[in-house]
Amino acid sequence: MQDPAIRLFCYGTLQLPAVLQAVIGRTLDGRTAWLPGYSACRVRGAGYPGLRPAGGSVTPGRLYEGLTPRELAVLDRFEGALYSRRPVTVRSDRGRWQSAWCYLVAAQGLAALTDESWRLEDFSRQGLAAFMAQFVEARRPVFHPAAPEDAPPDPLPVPQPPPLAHALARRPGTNCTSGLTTSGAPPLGPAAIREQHAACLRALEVAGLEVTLLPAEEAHPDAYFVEDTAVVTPGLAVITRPGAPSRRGEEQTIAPVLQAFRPLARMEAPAALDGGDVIVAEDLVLVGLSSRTNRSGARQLEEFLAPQGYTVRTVPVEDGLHLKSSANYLGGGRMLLAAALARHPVFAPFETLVVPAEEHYACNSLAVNAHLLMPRGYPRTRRLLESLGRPLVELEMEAIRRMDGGLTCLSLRF
Ligand code: CIR
Repeated sequence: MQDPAIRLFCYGTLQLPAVLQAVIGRTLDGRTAWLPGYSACRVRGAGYPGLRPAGGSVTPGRLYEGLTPRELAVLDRFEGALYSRRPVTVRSDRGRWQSAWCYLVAAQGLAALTDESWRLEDFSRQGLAAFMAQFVEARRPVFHPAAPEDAPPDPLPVPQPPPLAHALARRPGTNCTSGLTTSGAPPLGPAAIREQHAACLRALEVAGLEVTLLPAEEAHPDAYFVEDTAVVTPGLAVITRPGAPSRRGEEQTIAPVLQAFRPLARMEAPAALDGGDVIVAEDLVLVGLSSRTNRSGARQLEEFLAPQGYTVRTVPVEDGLHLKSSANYLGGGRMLLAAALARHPVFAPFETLVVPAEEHYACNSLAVNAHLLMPRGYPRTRRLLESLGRPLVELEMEAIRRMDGGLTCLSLRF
């Protein structure tokens, strides 16, 4: 049985029909495709490559469609322990962004990579014969064990979203208490904001992200709320046009940083959109229409993201500053949200965890890979999140809450 949804992006030896034939017993047509954010480097002591994360680099390869679950299981065994099959988003020669499986090198394995770039042409000329003998023919019993029926086919035909690897954040400036706020409570002072901000970044590191901390931007007191300046997907960074006039310009200093990680797209007037109004839940993008985000912003975001396979839908924001003040995606089809939003039809496909009204601020909790980060002091929401059995980190947010900020707004995660 072939499943057209099972796609595999190969950047190394499996691009060659001879290798594919020897491993899975047939060749596939495939098409040329490119994976952004990685470069192919030779594995130490071997002729084949692995991928090293490298913002700004793009790795060419072949995108195969229609593999069977059994073939995927054979390929998993063939690739061995250095590689782990992960979902990625690649751009094919038809110009479409498509999700596919790819054998990435796990973080612990990156030390096995040399700095030498790997090229298919060189390998075909110099390394193929030895590779076929040493790594294919000699290892046949590994990937075609005597009783393959005993090994059930991989049960994961649907790619999961790629794990998050990076976070971008900006140091709060000396004037960080002069930003916009509707909270009514007096600011707690720059030192408290910096301390809480630093603790949030440490939690992102604990959750496995590499954090890039940008210098303070004194001209914009709200600039440490970096989430509002961009929407980043596996294939693209959309630079927003923030909704508050005093915040326009913050996006200018984020764009060059994101350019190292993703191709850029930029919103233009009359669009207004804050990243805090955008929830990306698998291939569904929810855009809050708020005091900061208008219909033109939602439309421009859709123009950028629809070609990558995303469906964009809007939700009115009636309570709180942004959509993410009231709803956040936790992964696995689960949405944490306020009761008022739970009735909106766009949330119907999700398993909802409804935050009690008196704990509304805790709607702004954040899923980062396996971890959940939440503000301290919301015991009922804490119990809801604990029930998911994931590592949970509570963070003191009061100084940031008084500036209308939450956990999500302090970083861009991708
Ligand atoms: C503002 O009003 O723009 C900032 N004081 C707070 C922005 C918070 N951003 C977010 O939640 N995404």
